[in-house]
Amino acid sequence: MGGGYRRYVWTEPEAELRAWFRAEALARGLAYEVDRNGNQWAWAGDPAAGDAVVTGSHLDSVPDGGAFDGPLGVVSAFAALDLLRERGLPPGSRPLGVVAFAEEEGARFGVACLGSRLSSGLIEPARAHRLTDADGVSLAAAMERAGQDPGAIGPDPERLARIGAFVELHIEQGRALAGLGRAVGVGSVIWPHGRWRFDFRGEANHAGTTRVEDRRDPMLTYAHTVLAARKRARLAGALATFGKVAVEPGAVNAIPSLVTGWLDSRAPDGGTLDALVAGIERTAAERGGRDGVTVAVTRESHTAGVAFSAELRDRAAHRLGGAPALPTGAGHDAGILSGAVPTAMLYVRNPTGVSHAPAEHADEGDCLAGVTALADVLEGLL
Ligand code: HGY
Ligand code: MN
Ligand code: MN
Repeated sequence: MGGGYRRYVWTEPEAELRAWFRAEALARGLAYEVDRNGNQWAWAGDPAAGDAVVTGSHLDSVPDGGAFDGPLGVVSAFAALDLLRERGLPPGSRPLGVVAFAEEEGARFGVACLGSRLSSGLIEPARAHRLTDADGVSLAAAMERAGQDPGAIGPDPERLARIGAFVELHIEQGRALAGLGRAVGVGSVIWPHGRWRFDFRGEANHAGTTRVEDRRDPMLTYAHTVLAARKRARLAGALATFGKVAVEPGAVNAIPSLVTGWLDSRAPDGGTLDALVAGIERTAAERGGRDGVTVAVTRESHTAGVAFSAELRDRAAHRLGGAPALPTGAGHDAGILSGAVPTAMLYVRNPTGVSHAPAEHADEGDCLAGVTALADVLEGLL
């Protein structure tokens, strides 16, 4: 393929990363555990004492994803812990945890931030059990094969109640910091966003004998919808992307029976997002009516807008000498947790802004600045 990584949850590549996380934890004498939803935790101090300070991110990736989205936050968490230990953790410090959340990208089972969403009670375990990957393997079967009990998945309020603050460091997925000449920024908000599956159903037929006027071709309706989505998003000052499509039967010489397209849409506020998606749905239905194609839309994942803890945000920005506060359209586990736990995010400069692609990159100096910034922010919380 075009390079990049395929670190999908409950697969061999991810198992290697899980083993790496466990080894890093044990090498530091941290208490290691995997929770009921497959999220990995490493503790300095006893989390049962409560009011813990936790940092971390995720290790999974999108298909052909970059090296930094997720792993930078987990590696920086361990490195920041090391730095704090070198400085001398203040006696009586709050428990300090490092976490790697499972299936943040939703690349295998289609729901973003599945591990943190399950722990936060934001998705029904029964629905999660039924999620399947492109090969029809269910989440439950994948977990069982990886030695994780799927019967245990579900809300984890006791664990979340022990967390007093969560700080996630992440490569910036944009280039605002590059424009500001800053290595590190803090998160202000995450745009509301979601994923919708569009099923365009037509009539399979022969590509070489079916007159155009006799066709009910779902590919036509799909193509029109993609173009309309782009135009509507531009006019709304929002984002709409059809990045994944599946065609049945997928024969070069057959008119498809079914085209399934997945829409990712994001907007500065919930009203704009709702109106944008509703408009795209209307366009699809209208065009489908002309093409003799039915259109069914299913919302598969949705995250309401997030405003990070203003107190944490300002403390972090101040601690970092006035780091800029940045909005983002990218979802994160910190966004999911923000409903239950005070959360903050730190971003590390991404010179090109490219992410979810092999070319994603952050300079070593900026990554090290990120570790120092994370240690400084955590130290101020301990
Ligand atoms: O899709 C996102 O916004 C995130 O990278 N999971
Ligand atoms: Mn991502
Ligand atoms: Mn990420």
